[in-house]
Amino acid sequence: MIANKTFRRAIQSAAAAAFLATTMLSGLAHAGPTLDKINQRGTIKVGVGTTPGFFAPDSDGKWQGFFIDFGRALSIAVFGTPDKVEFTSSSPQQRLPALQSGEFDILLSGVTVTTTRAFKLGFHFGPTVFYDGQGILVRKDLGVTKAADLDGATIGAQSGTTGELNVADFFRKTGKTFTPVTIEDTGQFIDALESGRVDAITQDSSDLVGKRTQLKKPDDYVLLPERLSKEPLAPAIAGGDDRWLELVNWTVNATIQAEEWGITSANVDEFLKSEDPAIQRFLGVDPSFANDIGLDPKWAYTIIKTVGNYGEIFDRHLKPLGWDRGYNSLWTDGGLLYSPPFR
Ligand SMILES: N[C@@H](CCC(=O)N[C@@H](CS)C(=O)NCC(=O)O)C(=O)O
Repeated sequence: MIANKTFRRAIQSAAAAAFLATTMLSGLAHAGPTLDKINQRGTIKVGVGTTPGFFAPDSDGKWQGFFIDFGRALSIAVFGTPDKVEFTSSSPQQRLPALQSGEFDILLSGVTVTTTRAFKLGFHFGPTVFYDGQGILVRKDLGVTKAADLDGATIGAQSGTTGELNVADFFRKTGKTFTPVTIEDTGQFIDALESGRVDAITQDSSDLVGKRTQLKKPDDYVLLPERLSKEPLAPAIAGGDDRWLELVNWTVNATIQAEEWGITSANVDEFLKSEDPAIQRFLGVDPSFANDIGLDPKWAYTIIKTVGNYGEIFDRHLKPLGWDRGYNSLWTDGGLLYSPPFR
């Protein structure tokens, strides 16, 4: 009887251990539908915009920019190399449905995190990579110095953007009137300002600063001082693939954490000698940490060595456009960037 009971307990605990091992393994190794597709295809499909500094093809047709570098970092996290990623520009109106239908694996296109996009469209967001706010770009000769001066103006917004909604809120809240002109195509949006079809255009200020450089006479236009909204721009993915979401989360976190530790593309090899156990885990000197989570121990090392830390990415692409770090500084410098611990 006793022997029987012991035997039964042994069987039960063996079964429990096997169950635990399988669920842990599947939690660790099982990719969801997006990651499965990415692995089968051998590339990550990324939807982007067309704003200099953030995403734009260079003279060789190679995509460059702040958001582009996060795409390359993701390619390293998934494939160990920065080039297994395909960037395609898509209008703000088209790209959200395209993400939903699986045409893109991720949007790195200045998508604002909003409640509706989370609940109604079912998107998941990675960490905010750029804290932005909506701006208004006007022709200087209008003599306007603040948004409230635009009472009665004709204002262009891009369809499908938060900007389209926020500008309506702003005028309603301030009791002023305006005539909205909604335009899908980015080229026509810019043309509308240059041709005088609209008095002003409104978009994320990151977009306006970048697009202003493409105007024939940039000095004829001014970005008004107000920010109409909070626009936290984050990687957006479709729901239903937790592992893909975590790869996105921790890839962004890796660039922020590296900056906090002072690890750069130039000095990362010196950090391989660090005695700090957290840095040893992060750089794969202690491979057990990455092995435990099913990642290549060199994933974060390769991201930093190849793409650089967050500050390097920012300085490479956005400093030349005159951007200060502002909110996009590390929390240790009074900004909002804060990576959870790598452990
Ligand atoms: N953040 C806003 C606007 C997104 C957006 O329109 N982003 C800009 C880039 S930051 C863009 O795609 N512009 C059109 C283009 O680049 O072609 C949203 O999520 O609705």
